[in-house]
Amino acid sequence: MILMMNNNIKDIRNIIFSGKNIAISAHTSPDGDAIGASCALAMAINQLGGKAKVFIEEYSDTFDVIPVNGVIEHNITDFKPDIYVAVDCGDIQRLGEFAQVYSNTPVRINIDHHKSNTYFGIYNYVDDESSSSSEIIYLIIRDLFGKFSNPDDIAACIYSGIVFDTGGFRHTSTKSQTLLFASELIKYNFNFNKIYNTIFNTRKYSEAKAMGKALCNMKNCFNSQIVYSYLTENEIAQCGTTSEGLSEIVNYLKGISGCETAVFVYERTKGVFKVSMRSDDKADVSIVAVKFGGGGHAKAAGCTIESENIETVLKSVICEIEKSLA
Ligand SMILES: [Mn+2]
Repeated sequence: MILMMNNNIKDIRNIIFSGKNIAISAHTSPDGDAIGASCALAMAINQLGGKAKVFIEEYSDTFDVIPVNGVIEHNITDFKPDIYVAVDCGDIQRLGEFAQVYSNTPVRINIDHHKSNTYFGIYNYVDDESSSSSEIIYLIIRDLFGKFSNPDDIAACIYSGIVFDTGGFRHTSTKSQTLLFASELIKYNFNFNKIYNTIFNTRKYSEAKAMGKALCNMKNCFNSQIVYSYLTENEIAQCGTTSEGLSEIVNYLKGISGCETAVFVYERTKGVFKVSMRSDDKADVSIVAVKFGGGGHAKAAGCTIESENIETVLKSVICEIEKSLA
């Protein structure tokens, strides 16, 4: 039986800092929180005489702004950890290729803030009220900052993770403690302005081109409550971007005032269309997505539809959205 119970945070700290070889991994497709939390912990251990390495997948160059100080490696075959810390992973599968070594390590720790966490470690600390795993890592190493030889990079990593997961302190996960910690962290010497702007205010030229094209194609209907747009395979190729470079378009459409539901459709390959939807409280777009074999959440959902042309796809999706808005 798995006890869904947290260990004492001080006990977890004592175990981690007593290890010889400590491996740290975060979830596959690492994001700002995964990178910041795991690297901050590794640097903290290394600066107090331990030996820690972070094993994570390659990540988007947006996150190169996070000063990870060479603690990251991608291949674990030559490292035999006696302690393995999973960070920001809801379950063991989220460790991807590192799950096997994690399972074979005698002391397994799980630090996370996902509600769905399965308490897969021998020692667990999960707080779904926490803004980020980085905030939890700060809680663990906060008292040690006076002992670090280079606290600036550690502070920068934690700050990056908190900023990323809170959407720049905009999400409701931002608590009083989150801002208190952020205010402590910016006392250290790092460029928090650059971190913020690189993570939230930077895009590739090709992505901006695609956004521009999508805004040219934009239309609204249903008393302006539905805002939609699309890009064909040809248009995407002309902009020189990939599907990842299109991910912000639907959010931008949703931000248009009066928009209840936003839809963005793009042609992945000839006759195959990816539909993304965003909604406020009025329409549950997960219900619409499920009708077309997709899924998601009430406010963010998607599906893939095969069809002759993009007009037919838009027409059938919008028809379903109108039913839920009516
Ligand atoms: Mn996170």
